Amino acid sequence: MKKICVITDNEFLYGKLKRIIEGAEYSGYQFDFYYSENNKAFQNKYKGCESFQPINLKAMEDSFYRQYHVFLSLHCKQMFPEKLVGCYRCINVHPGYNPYNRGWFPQVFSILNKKPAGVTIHEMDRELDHGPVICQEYIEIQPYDTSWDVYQRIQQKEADMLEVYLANLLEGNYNRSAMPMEGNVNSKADFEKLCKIDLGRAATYGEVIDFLRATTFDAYDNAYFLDQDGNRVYVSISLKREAGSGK
Ligand code: 0FX
Repeated sequence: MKKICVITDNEFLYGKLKRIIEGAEYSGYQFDFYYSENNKAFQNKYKGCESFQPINLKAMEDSFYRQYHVFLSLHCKQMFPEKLVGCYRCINVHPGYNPYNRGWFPQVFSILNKKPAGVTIHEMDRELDHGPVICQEYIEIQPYDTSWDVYQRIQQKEADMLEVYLANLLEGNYNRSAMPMEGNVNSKADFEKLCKIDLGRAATYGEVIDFLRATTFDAYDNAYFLDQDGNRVYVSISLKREAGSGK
């Protein structure tokens, strides 16, 4: 029985992977599921759950790593330590089109800087969302898409790709291509900085609409300005394309 270590902080992909591995072709594998130790939402939801446990990858001994055939990161919110990525095969499913907008919330930055969005499955090295690409798919961003809209399509694409590629990913049956260039990386701090609106800044309507759709995501309050009392006033946008127009 080959053991697979899955680390995920994403509910949708966790559920999806569990359904995929019910298939007969995965009967020869044992999947161990972990989430990041500092993931508060998962801690509350999965406390005491034996089949889904918290983990701090950095704190694990080599004897833990050694038991696994491959490591799979499905939006794992901790960096894989060098002692892990340097010695064992680790695969990342990333919600962006590497090497563009690696790091935090790729589609937010793709709406702004017009670099490609999509999904990349790659072998991991010691840098963030970096390493030889196994497969990737592009997602088109329409002028009426918000971050939420694009993210829904990205997640669905990730699920579809897992379904198609999982068996080959586990066995290493794939070609890898080096990233054509280093691309760019965005951090959580970049996103937080982006969200604060400078009311005095001049911009075109196009830039303002792009900014608002990049920061509009149904479940979150993102872009804001400060009122006279220093309270945040959150701003989002609603876009509606006329019905029956073209494609
Ligand atoms: O799991 P994930 O979709 O992905 C993030 C990074 O973007 C990704 O590059 C990294 N590999 C992974 C480990 O972590 O993140 P999330 O579930 O926190 O957020 C999903 C989307 O929700 C995000 O793309 C934009 C939106 N969002 C999220 C937060 C927390 C917001 O618009 N505002 C927020 O404050």
